[in-house]
Amino acid sequence: MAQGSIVAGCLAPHPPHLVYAENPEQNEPTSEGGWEQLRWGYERLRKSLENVDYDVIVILSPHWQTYVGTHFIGVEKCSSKSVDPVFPNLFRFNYDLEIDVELAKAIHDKAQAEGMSVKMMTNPDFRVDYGTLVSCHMVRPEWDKPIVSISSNRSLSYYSVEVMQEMMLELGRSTAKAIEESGKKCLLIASNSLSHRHFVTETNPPEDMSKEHITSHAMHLWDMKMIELMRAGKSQQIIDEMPEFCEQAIAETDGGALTWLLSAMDIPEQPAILHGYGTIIGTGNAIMEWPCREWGE
Ligand code: 2X7
Ligand code: FE2
Repeated sequence: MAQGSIVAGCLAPHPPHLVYAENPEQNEPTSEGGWEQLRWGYERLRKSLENVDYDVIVILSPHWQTYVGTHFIGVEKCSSKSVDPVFPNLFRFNYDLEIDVELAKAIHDKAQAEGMSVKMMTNPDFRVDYGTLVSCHMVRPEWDKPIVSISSNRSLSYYSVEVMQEMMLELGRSTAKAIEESGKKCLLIASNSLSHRHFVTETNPPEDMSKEHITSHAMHLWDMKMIELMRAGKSQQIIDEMPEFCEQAIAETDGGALTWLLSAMDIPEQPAILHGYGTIIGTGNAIMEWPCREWGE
């Protein structure tokens, strides 16, 4: 069997506003559009992946929060309605998706062998979190690939960013090893915003773009710095500066997704492609792609 591989790593943010603005048939609320800069960014990412052959999407979302270890969905079919608890006016999304339980279990087993606390989630009524659904929908709206869904272990809440990073670095290595042995071609997604300071009131209508901007200059500077580091292939520096970034920009990287992704790609020195940047209710969001398939051995 040929070795499995990561065809691309993506930073793919998940504010429900993006799905709301797209008006797909699965979502109940309808809109007049909005957040086009980001939606055009997703369009560019989809174009870049158009002719890339892959078997499965592996995604880590900060909105499936687990406090004892990292969990993996272990149910083959998930079908229900997901309602965003903060934005039920924007996101009531009917989904019907397939999980690659075999690959999920392989990653679980590798991580367990390395001493991590992990669990297969086997509740058939489990509701898939909106972070996973939004990022997957924006990257691959056809919903024709199985996914591996990984929870965000909130080690940051119990310990510190440093502990979270150590755990996510190991989870990334275990993910890469399991993928290699699986023989599968995988698209990896870190589902998170960058700076994450929200406005506390919503405009009417929510898609009124005359009111959309970053919450502060400091948040803008942090977002630009992180994007420049990603574009320059300075992944190790991102890991090193993650504690300050999480603390000062209230960054959604605190869920570990970006650290996990960089580690799975072996802390790449190759540049990431910026497909788009924009703000959503004041938070900073970048759509980035690491085209690993082009890097060779
Ligand atoms: O989950 C989110 C987010 N990360 C950023 C902005 C708005 C809503 O939801
Ligand atoms: Fe979020």
